[in-house]
Amino acid sequence: MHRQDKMFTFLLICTLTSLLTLGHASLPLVINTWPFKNAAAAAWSALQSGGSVLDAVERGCARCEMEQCDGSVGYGGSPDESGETTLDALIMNGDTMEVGAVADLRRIKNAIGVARAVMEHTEHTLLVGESASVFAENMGFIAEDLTTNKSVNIFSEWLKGSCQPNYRKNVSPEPSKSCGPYRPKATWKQSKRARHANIHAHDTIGMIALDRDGHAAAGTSTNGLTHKVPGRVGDSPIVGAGAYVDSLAGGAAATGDGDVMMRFLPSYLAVELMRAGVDPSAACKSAISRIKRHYSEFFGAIICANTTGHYGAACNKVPGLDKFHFMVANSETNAPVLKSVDCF
Ligand code: SD4
Repeated sequence: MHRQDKMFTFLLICTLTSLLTLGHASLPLVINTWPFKNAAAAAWSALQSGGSVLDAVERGCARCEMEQCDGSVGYGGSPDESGETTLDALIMNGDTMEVGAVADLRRIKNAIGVARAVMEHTEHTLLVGESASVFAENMGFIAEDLTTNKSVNIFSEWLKGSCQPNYRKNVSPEPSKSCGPYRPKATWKQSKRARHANIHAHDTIGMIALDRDGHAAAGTSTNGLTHKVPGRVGDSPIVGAGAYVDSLAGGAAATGDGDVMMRFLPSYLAVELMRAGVDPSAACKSAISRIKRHYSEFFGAIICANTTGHYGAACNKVPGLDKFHFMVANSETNAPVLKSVDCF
């Protein structure tokens, strides 16, 4: 084969490969983590009825909060060590780079709504804990108990089982056998406790929305991790970790073991790679690879979309996570479609 023919064949293969691995580019676009179809539908219909990308992200995530998607979004899921459900959420405007977020929010169901209120009615970025709840009440959100029969049952079973699993280490009494109160161990050696990834308790909604006019937004909502230490905040409300978006580059949103993932700002990394011209699938993969280098066993996935409407996803292959499912709606599908990617 002539050199030119070889080059042509090579470029053809590259293009075909990227067509196969990338989603078809089409705007507007809504993409979200996990098979949360109703959330994607709510976001898509917000866009179709003239809503902004922020409206789409807010309505999509709020739908999951109402439906308690997989028990890991909204009220009544992931009771902490004291049995309480607390919520983390974030929303980001990719045009202005404004962010609103809440963490460890108590007694308010609509965490993404409160996050948007932080963005639109304060100069701040992140409000936490009791004070975030007071802010929410002042902004007209209803305070109610987030406990359900299900969360009470999860909590009482956990107590019955000597508080196993839990997230303590280097404390006494021995955390793998007993409940607290815990004190630091006088002498401790670096112990690596296996992280008890319950894949069914790890399903945060992360969403990106882009419209035809170049506006982009992203958001997240979750109730975090079951049996977390009270006060624990995950990656979801942390900008650059749980989600990041810039209308000039693209957006990304992550899901999984937030304690580990937030150390690498994977959403920020993926967006910066897309800004440099890397395609969304490869950007997502790089963000996962960066974490893998240090935590080969971490549980997590990320979705990415660039400004042209190309999208991709990547996940770390661990027992229980071979494939990662996510939802896509764009002008080609005109409805939410379930997609998946093989983990690596
Ligand atoms: C967290 N990343 O709080 C969240 C939990 C989650 O799917 O599942 N994400 O760590």
